[in-house]
Amino acid sequence: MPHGATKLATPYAEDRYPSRQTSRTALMPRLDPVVYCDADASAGGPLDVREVERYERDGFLLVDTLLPPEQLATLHEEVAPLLRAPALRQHPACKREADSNVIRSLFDVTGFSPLFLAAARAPEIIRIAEQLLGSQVYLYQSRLNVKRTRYGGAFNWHSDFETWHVHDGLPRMRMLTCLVCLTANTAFNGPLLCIPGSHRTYFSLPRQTPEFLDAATARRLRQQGGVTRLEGPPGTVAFFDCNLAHSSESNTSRQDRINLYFVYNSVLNPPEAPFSGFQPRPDYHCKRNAGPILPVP
Ligand SMILES: O=C(O)CCC(=O)C(=O)O
Repeated sequence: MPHGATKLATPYAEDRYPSRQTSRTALMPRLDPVVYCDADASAGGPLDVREVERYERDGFLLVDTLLPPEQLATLHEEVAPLLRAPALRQHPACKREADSNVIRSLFDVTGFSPLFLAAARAPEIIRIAEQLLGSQVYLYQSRLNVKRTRYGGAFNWHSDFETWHVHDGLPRMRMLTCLVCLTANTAFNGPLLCIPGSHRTYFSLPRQTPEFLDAATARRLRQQGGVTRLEGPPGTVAFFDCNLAHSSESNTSRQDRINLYFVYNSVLNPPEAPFSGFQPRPDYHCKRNAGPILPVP
């Protein structure tokens, strides 16, 4: 969502990924690595060489369930009471469907519930994030996206990094998202769609932008890379690069679709002042002073 455009007094540091500065969308090559570990040795992490190579090539990787079924069930059961809590419903971290009060996203879900924080600290997840980013990581953002049966709306094509760069001052592409499906994600309930290989191009957006890719650019990218649906049973996990173009369609099925997103940033990539003169966003969008996240023992 567009955020307040108040100018900061401080000039911004070197901007490797300029955006919101002209009247047109421009495609530029990515200037940062995708994978920061030594791909040959996989740096001793949980992913093997082929998985690391696939992530580097496609910009995402589907992996088997990483959380035990009991933990997944507890997280799923926590969603409804959490979203009903009166204090939370008034909180600006809740985003609603375009035409109603129904909550579609809860940012900082790990701040509202210790159960979700424990999931974000699962060693099985953190070790993969650390392996791909080649350093300790911290939790930069978390969110819960709920698409109600026959109601939950679509998300347009976008790259998260562009938003995080201009609004939050994240200087380099050394971040990733871990998606944990709390319900099945099927062809009909609006699973995440992504364009393999799109993470290698930076999408510099026009000054006046709704923060997603225009239809012609999205079509061209789809023609080049095709579209992969991140489908799977409850517990399916995917890691995806911060600059991967992704979207999702509305939920036309009889099943809710509930997804968790944990965004990890390398501790070597701390946020600076936002890059296009925006005000820093609230803490529930971007943790600015977090230390390395420690796996639950
Ligand atoms: O949950 C979805 O369907 C889309 C998620 C997404 O792209 C986002 O939250 O930025």
